[in-house]
Amino acid sequence: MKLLRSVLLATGLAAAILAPVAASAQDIKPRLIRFGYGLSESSNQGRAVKFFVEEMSKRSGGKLKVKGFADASLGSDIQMQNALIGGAQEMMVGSTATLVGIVKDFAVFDLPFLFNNEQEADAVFDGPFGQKLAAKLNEKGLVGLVYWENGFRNLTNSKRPVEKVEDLKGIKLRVMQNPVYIDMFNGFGANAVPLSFSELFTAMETGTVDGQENPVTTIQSSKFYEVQKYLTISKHVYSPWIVLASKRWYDGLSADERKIIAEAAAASRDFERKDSRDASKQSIAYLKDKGMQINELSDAELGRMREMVKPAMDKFAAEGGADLLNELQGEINKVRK
Ligand code: TF8
Repeated sequence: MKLLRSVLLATGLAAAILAPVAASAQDIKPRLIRFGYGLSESSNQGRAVKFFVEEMSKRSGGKLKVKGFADASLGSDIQMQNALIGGAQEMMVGSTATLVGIVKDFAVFDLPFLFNNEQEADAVFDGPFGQKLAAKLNEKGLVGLVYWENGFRNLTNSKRPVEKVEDLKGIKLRVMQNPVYIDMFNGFGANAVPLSFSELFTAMETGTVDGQENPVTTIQSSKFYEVQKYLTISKHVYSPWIVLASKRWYDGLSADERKIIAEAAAASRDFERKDSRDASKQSIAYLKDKGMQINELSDAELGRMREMVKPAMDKFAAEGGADLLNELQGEINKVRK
């Protein structure tokens, strides 16, 4: 008994002494890391930021303090990207679609109907193709750490149910600030209006735009059901988010600090994808309950949409994206087999 007690005491003590020693033997300085994002704290994005904050604290013995800034309070995606490049902000998560002004190649992920499911997307984003694109951010002053899931995008509007493409005619539809999205939705007959996400709710509320497109999780967490009556499940694009760090800031960190960030980011990716997928399963019922009228586009209609976006695809290829698109399709086919 006595022996058992002293063994327990000794192992307990050893653990208590070793834990802080392990953290302090590493080169970690106390730091405050500002992490900005566009959605609300209660969204899938917000929950994953909270997870990342906790992981960073745990892995650094409380030294790397991340503070999350929700609701674009540090700026829109594009403003935050620039703040990271300038070194005025340390980290963010946002859409890859708004990165095209910095690394044009990211536009390849905006092309419609590429991925059939989340598993194909995970393999491509975490594999060599996704990593190659992320690495291109380095020379632009950004570090691309991991991809999170935003999700398959669907249409909402306040005018009428969209059952066929023609129903989009004349609808003022907010899109992300990205040429592929503008071409795609103009091609479907809508009037595409590029706007930052942070301006979107008010734009719908005041009738500046009639509709928008985003994953169901976002339609729920941003309360779009308050200003949008019709939801059309179209899954026209699979949208990733990317967790970014300021390169100027990141280069000043120790190897130990960078390792902690990389590991916490990888853990946050796994958490976020599972959480988003679980949450999206509840969203349709939730949105119906909030009064949205929901329909799914038929396969025949989706087939017609694929035909209609061919000019946008061809334009992307003709403007220097052909090899990149082939490479991406090759990667997707590898997973499909
Ligand atoms: C969009 C995106 C948003 C992101 C987010 C604010 O529609 O889907 O999810 O930009 O980081 O803008």
